[in-house]
Amino acid sequence: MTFKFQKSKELYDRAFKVIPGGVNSPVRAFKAVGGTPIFIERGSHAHIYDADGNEYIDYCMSWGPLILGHADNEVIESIIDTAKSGTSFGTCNHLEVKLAEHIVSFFPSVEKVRFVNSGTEAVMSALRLARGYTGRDKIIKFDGCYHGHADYLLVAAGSGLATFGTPDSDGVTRANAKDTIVLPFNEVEKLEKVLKRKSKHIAAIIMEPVPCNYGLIRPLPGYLQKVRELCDKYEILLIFDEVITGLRLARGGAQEYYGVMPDLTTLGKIIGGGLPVGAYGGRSDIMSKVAPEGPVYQAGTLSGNPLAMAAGLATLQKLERINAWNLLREKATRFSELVNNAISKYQENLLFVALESIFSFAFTRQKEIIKVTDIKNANMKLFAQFHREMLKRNIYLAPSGFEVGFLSTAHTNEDFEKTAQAIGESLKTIFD
Ligand code: KE4
Repeated sequence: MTFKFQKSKELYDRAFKVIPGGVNSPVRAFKAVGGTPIFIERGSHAHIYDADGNEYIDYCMSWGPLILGHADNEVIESIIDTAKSGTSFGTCNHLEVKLAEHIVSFFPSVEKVRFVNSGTEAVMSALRLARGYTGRDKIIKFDGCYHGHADYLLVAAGSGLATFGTPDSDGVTRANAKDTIVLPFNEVEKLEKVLKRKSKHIAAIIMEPVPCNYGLIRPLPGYLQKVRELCDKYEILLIFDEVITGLRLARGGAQEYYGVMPDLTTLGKIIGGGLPVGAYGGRSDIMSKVAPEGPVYQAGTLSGNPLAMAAGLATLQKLERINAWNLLREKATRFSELVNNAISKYQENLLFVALESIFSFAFTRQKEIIKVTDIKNANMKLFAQFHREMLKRNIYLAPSGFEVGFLSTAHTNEDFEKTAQAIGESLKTIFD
């Protein structure tokens, strides 16, 4: 089976001359899996088509936003119709009000919401708000959780518990990292130990309620509730970064799914229907501190952009109309059955982790992934080989073993059967 990447290769060579690393986001460069990054020119339902005309079943789904699949006709129609009236006014617009009302109705903990243009911007703004509201400087994040590329979040765990974070990227100053404490996820005792000593300096705990940027790590039973209780006890704000889980795990995200309410929530991806959007929201008494109502400044030229609002609105309205979460659960059950059957012979060396429509593959002898260290020991060379074998068989997985995969309402049983077949053949090539 010959595979053409000629046009992708030519485009990548051109890109490399004018864009750092030839990409506009590092993971797209295929550094973790090898080979030429593919240039996708078209998407339809759960399929994507590259510059050489190769077709793939897509499980990256633009990193999560496309829960209805590529080029959903209602979303596209809404963007086209809105664009006919103009693209941006830099003023208030009825679409931002409608989308805000939808988000407030979907998320019980969100009484007010502010739109921005990315998940990173949503998290940056939520943390500035938390610091402004509490008057405290320090924040706690968890190892393995990714919250976008704001300087003080590109921070690795300090040498010991509760020590200052250390920069995890060039260009991030020690001054910017020093107020970030990085702790292990799923280890409530270590969190409690730090809070006992430092709570008076801590503005907020920010977490992915289900970490999806270091493989898929499910919270231990009761863990999220315990973090909530500690935040109440020590009067610290709890921020759920639901950029991935929001609108995906349930209509009201992980907070509805697990029944744990944060004080602030950050959103992105799905709420923009594939266009650039982020949002942060939460309790009115906190959100009222945001300018111009309050003293915490945050702004944006294209925040609440009509096209992005229209795409998000069409997405949320359709998700609710088709009860997408039940549909996704049925699809996820079928997908997991087929995948677990396909990998059954290789389960000594391969773990398939799934939670609703989110999944990940870990080439490890671990029987479950509870801590970040569990995935840190996974064999990423084997994942790279698996990624390449699957690509040859027209299946596109996210090009990194640290990323997760996503199902959409557009994936069909035929897609799943073809994927399971490709998994079996790929693993046979790797292990037999
Ligand atoms: P953006 O700034 O990329 O819109 O969102 C940042 C972000 C915030 N919070 C969570 C939980 C996230 O997963 C992300 C971004 N996700 C990655 C993929 N895991 C984006 C892909 C990329 O960086 O190219």
